[in-house]
Amino acid sequence: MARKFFVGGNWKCNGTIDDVKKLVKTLNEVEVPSEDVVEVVVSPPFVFLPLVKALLRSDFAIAAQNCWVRKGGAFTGEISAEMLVNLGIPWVILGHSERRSLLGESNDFVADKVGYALSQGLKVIACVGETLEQREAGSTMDVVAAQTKAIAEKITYWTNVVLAYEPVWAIGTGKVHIGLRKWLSANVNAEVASSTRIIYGGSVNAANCRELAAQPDIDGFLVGGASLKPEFVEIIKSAT
Ligand code: G2H
Repeated sequence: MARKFFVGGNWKCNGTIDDVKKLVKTLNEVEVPSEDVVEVVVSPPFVFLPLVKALLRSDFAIAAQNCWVRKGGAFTGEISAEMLVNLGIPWVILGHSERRSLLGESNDFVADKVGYALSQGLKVIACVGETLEQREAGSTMDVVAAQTKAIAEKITYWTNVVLAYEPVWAIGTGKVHIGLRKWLSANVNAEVASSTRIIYGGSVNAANCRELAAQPDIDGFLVGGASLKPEFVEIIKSAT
């Protein structure tokens, strides 16, 4: 099954109102390949979501960078999936490596978030990836498979899921993407393996995006730093 190229811009914890307005203006003015060829999703910090929603062109979509693991309530500082739906935000990034490593989010916690977000109608960019130590110990595929297994157990329909593999030191290999697709085929089913987009994240920029996009099992990107710069447009164009 053909998988539409996906380019996500993860703005992380960056920017001011002015920065956001400038960035959206740039995005609104660029000519990009048609919606049939590439799906573009930008992910501003929570506080800028309404602003970006109000200003961003309608052929680009918006993702939150996180959401709470269950229904909202007495969870100070959290943002619920219901709130994102209420705001008209279609996507959420979950399990980003920074949240796993800096905030201690476990495989099970991330998986529960994925399950809950999907149950509320959000589409999910589910991130997996190993630490440098794990990679050096040769356990990349075991770690990534364990993360994917936890997530897969919470997913009934994969249509609304994009898997993002994000290790900064593995740029250009594409090997883990093939491994992940094989894992999906063996552990979920062949249809999900062939239709689910597995994207790549980790220092993607204008200089390396085309080589990466040429890998048959890389179906797009989750871009951090470069999504805040004009070169993000070049990355979107690498879909063609
Ligand atoms: C990995 C990636 C996007 P960057 O964290 O989530 O960021 O492109 O800055 O490496």
